[in-house]
Amino acid sequence: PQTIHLADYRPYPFRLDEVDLTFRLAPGATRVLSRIRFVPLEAGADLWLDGEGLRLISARIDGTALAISPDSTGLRIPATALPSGPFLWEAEVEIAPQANTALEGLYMSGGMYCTQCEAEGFRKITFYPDRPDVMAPFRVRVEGDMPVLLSNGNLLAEGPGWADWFDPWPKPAYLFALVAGDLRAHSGRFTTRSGRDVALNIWVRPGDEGRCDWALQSLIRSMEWDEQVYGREYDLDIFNIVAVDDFNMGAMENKGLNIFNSKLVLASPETATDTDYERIEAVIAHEYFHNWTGNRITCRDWFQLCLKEGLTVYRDQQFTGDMRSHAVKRIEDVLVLRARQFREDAGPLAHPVRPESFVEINNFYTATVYEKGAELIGMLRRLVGNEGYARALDLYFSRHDGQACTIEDWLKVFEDATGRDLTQFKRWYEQAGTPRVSVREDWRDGRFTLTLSQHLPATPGQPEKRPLHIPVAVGLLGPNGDEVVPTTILELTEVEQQFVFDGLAARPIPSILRDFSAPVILDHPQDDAARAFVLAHDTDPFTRWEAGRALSKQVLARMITEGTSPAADWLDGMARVLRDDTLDPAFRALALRLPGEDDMAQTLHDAGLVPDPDRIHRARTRMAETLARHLSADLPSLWASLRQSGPFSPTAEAAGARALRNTVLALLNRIDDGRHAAAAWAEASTMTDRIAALGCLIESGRGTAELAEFASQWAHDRLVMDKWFAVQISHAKPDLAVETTARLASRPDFDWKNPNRFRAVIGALAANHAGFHQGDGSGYRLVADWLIRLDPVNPQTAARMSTAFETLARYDADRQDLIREELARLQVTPGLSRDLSEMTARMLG
Ligand code: HT7
Ligand code: ZN
Repeated sequence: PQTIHLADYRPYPFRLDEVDLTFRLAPGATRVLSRIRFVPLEAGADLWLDGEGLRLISARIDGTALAISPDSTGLRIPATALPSGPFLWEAEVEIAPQANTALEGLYMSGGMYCTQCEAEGFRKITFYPDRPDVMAPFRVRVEGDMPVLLSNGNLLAEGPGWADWFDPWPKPAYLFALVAGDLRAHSGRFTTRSGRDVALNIWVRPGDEGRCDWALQSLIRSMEWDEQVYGREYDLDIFNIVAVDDFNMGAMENKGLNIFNSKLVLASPETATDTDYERIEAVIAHEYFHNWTGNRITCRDWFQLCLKEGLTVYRDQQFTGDMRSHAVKRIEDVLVLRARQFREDAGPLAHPVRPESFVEINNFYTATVYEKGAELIGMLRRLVGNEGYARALDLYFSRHDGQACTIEDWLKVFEDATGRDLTQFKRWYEQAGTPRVSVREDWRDGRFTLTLSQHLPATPGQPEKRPLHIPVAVGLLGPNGDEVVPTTILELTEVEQQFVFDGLAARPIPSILRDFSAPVILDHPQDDAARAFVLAHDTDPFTRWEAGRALSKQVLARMITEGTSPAADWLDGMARVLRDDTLDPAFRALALRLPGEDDMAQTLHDAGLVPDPDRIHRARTRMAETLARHLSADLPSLWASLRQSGPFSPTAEAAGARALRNTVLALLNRIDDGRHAAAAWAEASTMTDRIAALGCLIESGRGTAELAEFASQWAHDRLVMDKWFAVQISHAKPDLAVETTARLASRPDFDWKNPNRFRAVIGALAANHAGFHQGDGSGYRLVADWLIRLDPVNPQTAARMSTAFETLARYDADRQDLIREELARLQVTPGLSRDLSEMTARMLG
């Protein structure tokens, strides 16, 4: 397969004035007619159109039929066969949406037609320059025997069996969308601040209309927020969102017609957890925010993906912080960043935020591009300040509206708006890997010196690294807990640098990397007492939580490696958090959460040790049990006091209280043989509480009757049943996880072609650390077997799931051999997709 390089970028030699498409829908044989005016921009250029899996019926240029045969990737018309000036291209192709299981291009899900064109799906619909820098207005006629026929832009006219849509905003083909089906709308309206009246519709299958209001209200809040915070208004008369059951990712920002995985739209207290509610709100916002950061200003090429994704993730994180709690959101985001992006950065799949080459672009929709990409925006903001950031963003929108841009364009607006030189900062986009920042403290003659040094480890293809420009937010606490130096941004640009603080009466305790000001691993040797001090006194909620976290990790690491008991200081610190009802319950829930097993495996590996998954699991279980026993006098009454009465509320406060209550329940469950979990199950009225109780019951070796009750109540509901599958695997004991997965995967309702169900089962096994890493390799084998089965049907989801193996280098030689064997088995599978073969090749090194 061909490797595509950033350095080979060349502009497309034609401009497209308007694209006119007609779809005659039929499941087995849809006809797509295209009429496109091309204007040459360069003399002597051939016309190249991408196209895959299309049956060409006819092609004409300026009315003259062409005899051309496309190859498997598209068609080329030599310059000599083209008119010298503008010309009209007309083509008719046939495609079979019903046979499209890859869920890319035009496909069918539950009897409806829908599309997914990012990144390169439009070429499966018609011949076209399928690249993001080719932008044009689209006029679309949809003809089909379906009550609802949707496409991008504004509705021009419709009648029985047809609808005409026009999107005036020039867009790349990856933002094209079409939906047709028997759908029902949950509708609302929004008036923009300049007075545009916008019709809002959430389209779902009949019967699901009652579960759309949270999504609609989230959309309205997003539209208001983008006007207030970024000054960005919506620009069409209609905004449609459609929920689809079969979907490879979360959602897609097609212009005026967002398409969503139904699990990120449908919510009711009985069917969705608080996590689902928060996620729906965030993803609705994310896709809506793309209207400006992605659609109006798009990417020049796919190497620039972080231009839209990093910025839009940053914007949705800000939005959730504003809607809920900044402190809690920041902690949640850092947990995700470490669990997914640091893990990626530490292994064979590490790549820069802006990669320089790829084989299959779908493999680069990664935590690095998204989450680390968002961190880079946050760092830029810290470096230039809030006002500088606002000026830079205003300039970005005014300078680049309607364009397809690069990271160079993005950084230039910051330079022009603020006068800062970002040459060194740009390395963050170019160099892979998580930097380690080490801290040394020195106190002498009333002078406190912090020596910071940075090290960026080698990553695949990048043996040597240059120092980064790292904003390190620091505050100093006095011995009585007062803040003696407020948050200050130290700019670390050298390999090692000293920062001096004068005029202090006593040696301070530093609080470093406040608000997690840079995506680095902090190496700050602090004793347990200093960490406990920061946990008790810091004014920054992130560093406060982090101090507790570091303490927990230190204690757990000792338990794993030395078999010690949890330290008394740690137990007391946790007790203080549990009892401190001045703290936000959601924060307390996060602070009481023990470090995850995968996180500990990476931590031990980073410390030069070889993690043993069983040992980690046993030590963590022991830690939870000891903590539960230590807190046993408080837990039952706290659990009872957090019981909620009255109607369900999805607010952050109510969800925070439920989170703390279920954290307390999980602790009680360690010592009461499932007694409280049984009571929790009996009284649960929300899915949050029901699934929490079920998980506890399974962990205490019970739950058979409850699982059966759950299944009979929800057998008709795919999304709820996904939870039923996943909970059994996530909470299975390590030696039962593979067997449980195999049993569930043999059920007739394990519809493995549905990505949500596949992730709920096979993904859940991969996420059960000690279960997946069983020493006999059975976890690896089962996952690889399923990847081999899924790959020909849906290569994108198979490739994404193969990242289960990316951590191979952490483990002992036997496990490494077993993983390599499975990767090698995947690699030699006949007909393996480009997606999965790129992933296996990278992981095998
Ligand atoms: N921009 C989208 C990314 C995407 C995608 C979404 C659904 C299915 C396949 C996809 N490939 C790429 C989603 C987003 O980041 O907003
Ligand atoms: Zn996005």
